[in-house]
Amino acid sequence: MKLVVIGIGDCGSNLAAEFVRLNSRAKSETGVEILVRSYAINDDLASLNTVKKVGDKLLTIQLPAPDSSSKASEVGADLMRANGDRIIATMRAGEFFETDAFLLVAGSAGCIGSGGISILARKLHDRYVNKPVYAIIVLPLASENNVPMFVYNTALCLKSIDKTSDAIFLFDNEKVRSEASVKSAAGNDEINREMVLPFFDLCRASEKVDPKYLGTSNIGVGEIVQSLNGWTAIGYGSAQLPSGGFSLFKKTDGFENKGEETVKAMEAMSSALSHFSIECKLEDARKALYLLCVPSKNANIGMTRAVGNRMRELTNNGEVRGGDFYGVKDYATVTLIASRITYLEKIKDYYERASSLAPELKKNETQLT
Ligand SMILES: Nc1nc2c(ncn2[C@@H]2O[C@H](COP(=O)(O)OP(=O)(O)OP(=O)(O)O)[C@@H](O)[C@H]2O)c(=O)[nH]1
Ligand SMILES: [Mg+2]
Repeated sequence: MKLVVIGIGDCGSNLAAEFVRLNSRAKSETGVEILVRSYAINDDLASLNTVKKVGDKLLTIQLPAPDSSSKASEVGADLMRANGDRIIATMRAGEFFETDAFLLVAGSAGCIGSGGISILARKLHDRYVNKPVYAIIVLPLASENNVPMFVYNTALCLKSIDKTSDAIFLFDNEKVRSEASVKSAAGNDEINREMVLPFFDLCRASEKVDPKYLGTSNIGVGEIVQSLNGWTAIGYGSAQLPSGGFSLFKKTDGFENKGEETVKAMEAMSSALSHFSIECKLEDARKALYLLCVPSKNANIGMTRAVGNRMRELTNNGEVRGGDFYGVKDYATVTLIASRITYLEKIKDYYERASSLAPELKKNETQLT
């Protein structure tokens, strides 16, 4: 799957740069590109100059300073309303024919990204009717959750993006940070690396890879698109496979090894389940996708089947798609997507807290679309 990633504001721009690094990795490890182009849009020139260093695959677009000093997301929305058409005109539309989807990225708590993302999503949707428009929304850290403006911006951003994009990947900054910081306090760079990683196997496995990497059931772009709708969580996990060193006493391809490898696939799946980008219950997901990656020498049909069966159980027989891919070494990795999630505690909590903070939220929400 080839993406055009558009990051808005600081958080969005940093993640847009991280997707460029992910693309370089896909290119060097698998010989495919997963990115058509990354754009970073921001009013902050210093921040744009920093992300620019990632290379030519990222283009920067500077916004003028907002009219108001308020940090409410309405200000970011106004700025995008005034500049959105110019921004789209600046983009290299000629490249969009090979684009499978737009992926817009922003932090929900700030002003520029939080307010601008829904406006730009709507504009892209109207202009490119056949291309899905997806969003990544990064929710605030726990320490930011008692700042009224951040809560208000988050609720407004969520209400608006829900109406203007096809699917929204939610990332709980706090959850990802605590998982990234098992050893030491994780900064934004580590968190951002964790956040883009789940897209790695998914995007390259659905590209035109060398046939040696193809598994028994491949997932294509169409299957990914069909699996994505509304509130979405994504998770990624891995487990090291037993080393296949030569031993006189070791069976190399007997049933015992196959059993052991399936156990490793399930271990990678458990890790993916515990690393979902936001706390959710799989039984609340109407759609789901799984992708198992293993080296071809370790592959067996039972592994993929076991992951798929477990996914169907957990989603209570939701609409599950999946497949496998042989583009890894030494590891089993599992990517999971839970989509069309009907209930998320975090979202309910932001809506409730914001409406007690600002009774006019309901009135304002239509303005950001
Ligand atoms: N994961 C991650 N979160 C970030 C990053 N930068 C900022 N954030 C989070 O994003 C939110 C703030 O959004 P920003 O992107 O800084 O705001 P903005 O869109 O630039 O708008 P302004 O408020 O005008 O600066 C907070 O919740 C931060 O914790 C980043 O690089 N990675
Ligand atoms: Mg900023």
